[in-house]
Amino acid sequence: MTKKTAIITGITGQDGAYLAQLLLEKNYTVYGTYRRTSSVNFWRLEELGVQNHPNLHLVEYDLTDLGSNISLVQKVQPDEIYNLAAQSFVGVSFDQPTTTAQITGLGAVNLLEAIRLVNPKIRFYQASTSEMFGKVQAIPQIEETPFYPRSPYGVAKLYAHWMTVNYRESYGIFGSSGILFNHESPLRGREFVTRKITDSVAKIQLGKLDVLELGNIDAKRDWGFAKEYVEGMWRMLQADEPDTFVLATNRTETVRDFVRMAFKAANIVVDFKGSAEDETAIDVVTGKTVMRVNPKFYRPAEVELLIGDPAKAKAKLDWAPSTTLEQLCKMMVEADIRRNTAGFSF
Ligand code: NDP
Ligand code: GDR
Repeated sequence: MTKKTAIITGITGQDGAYLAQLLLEKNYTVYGTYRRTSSVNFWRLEELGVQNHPNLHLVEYDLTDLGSNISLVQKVQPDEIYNLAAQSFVGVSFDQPTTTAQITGLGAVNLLEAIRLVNPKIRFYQASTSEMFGKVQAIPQIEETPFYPRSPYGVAKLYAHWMTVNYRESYGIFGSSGILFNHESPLRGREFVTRKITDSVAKIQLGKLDVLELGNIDAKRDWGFAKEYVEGMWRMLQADEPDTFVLATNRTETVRDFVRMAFKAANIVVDFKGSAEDETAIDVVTGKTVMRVNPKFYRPAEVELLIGDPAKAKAKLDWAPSTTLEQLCKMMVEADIRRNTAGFSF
């Protein structure tokens, strides 16, 4: 088989790092894009030990610049493009709706245009999201569930999703859209709730922090392990036809459940007291408050409940998740205890 070449936009992010590792293991040549910033952000690639891989090329690029997209695609002539770059934090999208639309929405069209103009045979993966279901219209959510996004991020992703479908139908481009539910790992950014929790639990256990503050702990999410989800992305681009697939675990838990699980993984048993804005978690041994709700972390509109059914991905891609939420949570807490003990935590 001839060696394949792939572009990964957003290689400095959680999924970009795992996908790079996977494709390099499969003997791809990988071009990963990063933004010029004042300080480098390659810690995830370093942690996976792939930063200096001879088949990995890091290229400076911005998704919002059409010329940058066209010249990248022209220069690399890839077989596959994985569009993972995005302003991906839902909370920030309320404060920066226009920037989010430009990166997360229009950015995908810049790449689709580059493919259409340079080589329509290039296969394209769009990182769509369960946030498109937002105020959910059915339980569990599947590919046909109507969308109802609840944030500027969700709306921008929905635009990119439909443009991927539109380029598929209009120009015959192999554009697949993965509607991925929340997926986490030790490489997750600390602004997202699971990693914020596991990093804070580690700091509390080590005496470096007193209390973890959170927003809506009643929100329910379907959380899986990121490393397994990037395998699903790759499978989507190896299929015979482009399509849309849900990747999820079909299990949902509250943020509160995840808090309890994370403390348990650090050998701290907690009890919850109060309700809504006054809710706290108490360490049952010391009696100390270790978590409290702070309404400053509430969002203007919330996605209350997500749970996805990945049956189509199982049937057509033979993809299924295997890591349980308990295993994932433990893996994240242990990694954060290790990092915080070493005095290093990104
Ligand atoms: P991250 O936030 O960890 O990574 C996002 C990446 O996008 C970073 O590499 C970031 O670069 C890059 N980026 C941001 N803006 C630009 C830009 N203007 N030009 C080029 N690159 C840019 O996200 P994840 O790895 O968690 O997610 C990957 C993709 O999947 C995202 O599109 C996300 O929206 C989507 N998604 C994620 C899910 C999840 O649960 N993780 C679920 C469903 C969808 P920099 O490092 O410079 O900021
Ligand atoms: P989400 O992930 O918005 O689902 O988007 P996040 O972890 O940010 O929030 C999950 C839920 O937890 C609640 N929450 C808090 N969230 C954060 N970040 N910080 C807090 O202190 C806090 N307290 C409670 C939130 O309100 C929410 O209900 C992620 C991103 O990766 C998206 O890019 C991706 O598309 C979706 O998952 C699927």
